[in-house]
Amino acid sequence: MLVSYRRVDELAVISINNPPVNALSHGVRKGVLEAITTAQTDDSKAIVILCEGRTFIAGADISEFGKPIEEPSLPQVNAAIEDSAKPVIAAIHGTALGGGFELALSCHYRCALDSAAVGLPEVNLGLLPGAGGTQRVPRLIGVKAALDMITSGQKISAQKALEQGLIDRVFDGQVEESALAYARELITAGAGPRRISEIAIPQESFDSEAFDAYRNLLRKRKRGQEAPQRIVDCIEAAMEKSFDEGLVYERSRFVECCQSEQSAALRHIFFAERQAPKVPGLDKAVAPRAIDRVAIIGAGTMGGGIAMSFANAGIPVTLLELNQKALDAGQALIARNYATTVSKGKLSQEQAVARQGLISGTTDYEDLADVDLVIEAVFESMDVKRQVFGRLDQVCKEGAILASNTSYLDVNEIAAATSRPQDVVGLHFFSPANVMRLLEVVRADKTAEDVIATAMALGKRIGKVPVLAGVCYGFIGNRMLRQYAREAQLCMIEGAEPGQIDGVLTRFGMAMGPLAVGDLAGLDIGYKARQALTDEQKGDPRSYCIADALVEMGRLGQKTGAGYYRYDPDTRARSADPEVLAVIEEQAKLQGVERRVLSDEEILDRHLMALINEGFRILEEGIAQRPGDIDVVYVHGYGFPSYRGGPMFYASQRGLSAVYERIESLHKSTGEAHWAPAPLLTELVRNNQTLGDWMAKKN
Ligand code: T1G
Repeated sequence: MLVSYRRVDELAVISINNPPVNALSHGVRKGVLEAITTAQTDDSKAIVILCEGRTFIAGADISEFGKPIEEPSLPQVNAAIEDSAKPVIAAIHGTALGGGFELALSCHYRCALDSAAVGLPEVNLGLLPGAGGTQRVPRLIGVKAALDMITSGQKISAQKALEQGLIDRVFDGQVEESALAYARELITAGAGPRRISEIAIPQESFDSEAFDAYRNLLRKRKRGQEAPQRIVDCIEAAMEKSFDEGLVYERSRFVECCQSEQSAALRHIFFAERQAPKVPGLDKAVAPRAIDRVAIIGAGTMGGGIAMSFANAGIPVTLLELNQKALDAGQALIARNYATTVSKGKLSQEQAVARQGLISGTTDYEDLADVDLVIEAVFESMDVKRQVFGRLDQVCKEGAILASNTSYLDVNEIAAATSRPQDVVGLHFFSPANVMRLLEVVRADKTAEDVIATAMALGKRIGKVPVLAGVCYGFIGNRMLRQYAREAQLCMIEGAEPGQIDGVLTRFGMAMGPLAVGDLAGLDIGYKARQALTDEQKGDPRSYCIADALVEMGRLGQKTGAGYYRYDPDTRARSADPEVLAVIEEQAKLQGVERRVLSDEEILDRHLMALINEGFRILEEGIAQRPGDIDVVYVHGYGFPSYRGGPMFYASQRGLSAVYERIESLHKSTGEAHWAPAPLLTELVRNNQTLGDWMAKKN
């Protein structure tokens, strides 16, 4: 039963039971309304609303979005609760989020377990609180605090919420027992209904200028996103209008958000992140292996970041380096990273010390004899990796998982260096590994099922979004990046300058443009990798001649103060450099390229179509399990704007036939083989099918 009603002495208890997170489905809304109505007519003296299972209501049922809203709507339920003639008490445990917290705010009192948290995270779905949150919160905690809470979407601990006045009582122990005791206390004290809607918003100097200043702040912090701006509008309306008028205004803006492409994209990512760790065909009976102790080989930037990811999740780590000097340097880097996090107030000193205490160092492989998982993060050389895996094969216990953090090498070849290929897997982290949430789990030919199950579970345990990838050059993300990066180089030599290319893509929503990314990573990385390749393997010289010329001039990027851009030594602010334009023009001449003006639209299309076309190839080859996995990779690993849903979602929104036409036109105009439309894309367009149709047929 979704909602039950029972009496406990003088109390009415409404209990919601809609696993997994008590989302406010239509059935729940209907049940709560019926229960509140019942309670008005019996001789109960107060009403307690609580939830079964792991959490109080975690919000509206996101899976219902995009469908017609069935009455009663949440605002109707909340109005009935707030209008109740008897005091209504919300008993919160777990996370009361979104519509769940809005329902709690329409109650007259709120109590919570000290382990609970509350929040209005709608902004992360391209939405805004559509059931009174933008009107009630400022009446409780003031305008500025409301703006911060709702535009950030962050959870607030029960203790902090108590201090702010969002909830009235915090207790530990059993939530129902404590809540009923609190309700009886209120009855004894003669406390009646207390309606937030009747509170006048504290008059404070938050005038229209302050609101506009806040909007400008959000234009930077939430660049390109519509919902944060609408939230400001709603909170400004709360100050200017009556409560009822404010509710009407909020609802109208909420409906706009629900219908927006940005919200559809963000809801797609929400579910895609949760779908990605699931591996169809992996027998549910396959239990992950226990991972209690981990070792990392290599204490460089990647190794140190990976070690922090595990320590942050409370898992002890042994960091191995070739010699004490390198080990000390690695541990010093980790210490600096933690110190930075503490200085930003994101971690207490005690927490930093505790986490660092979980990371021990060694230069002796014998110390790895009893670890459950080893992750190799050494230099991207197959020879070096095969040596390391040969050594691990000698020292590690039976059943230990041996993983490589390689970003594009063949994991099958690495596995072949051991006597236990079934225990070898790729775990590709993204730099900085302690921050970036993406984890590509690379399944080699012989990787055992329980190793994959372990990798997926472990990825979630350390707060990553694990995505399964097959073995190919660059797996999912880096394979698509090569096509994208090629277009940046070709657009540059054909006529665009770095600033135009990066400007187009950052205005689209990319976190950084491709050339600025090159300068950040260092142009010498690609240069060195190319030195090991034949001319044929290097591909079209037009796609690297400028980068090579810059490296040979000593322009390696940010680390030398100059690359595609010049960098201010103090602020690291980048600026266009006429010297680079001279290099570009010289290389164009050497390559026989007649430079021309490229439109912003052409530049954007070429970059996006390059990603999408390769994405279709990755799907048809089975390197990725589903389109949403590719979207999760590109949003969480490469700065693709989440409010556009990722490359494959963007392609679906634009329409596959339009995408096909655009790619085919590039194919015709360039004659380049890489612009041949991917067979899967061609087939879907020919059969007038969507990627959803393809997935439905596949499953
Ligand atoms: N609706 C539907 N399904 C949901 C859901 C929701 N709100 N939240 C979670 N799930 C599913 C999820 O897909 C997964 O399913 C399972 O529950 C466990 O989730 C009117 C309009 C609550 C902190 O944004 O933040 O209210 O994969 O893996 O890591 O103003 O889920 O098992 O099949 O994430 O322990 C606002 C979203 C909605 C909260 C738990 N609320 N959820 O985290 O488990 S909009 C939110 C979360 C709204 C009102 C507006 C987290 C969690 P499956 P999980 P978790």
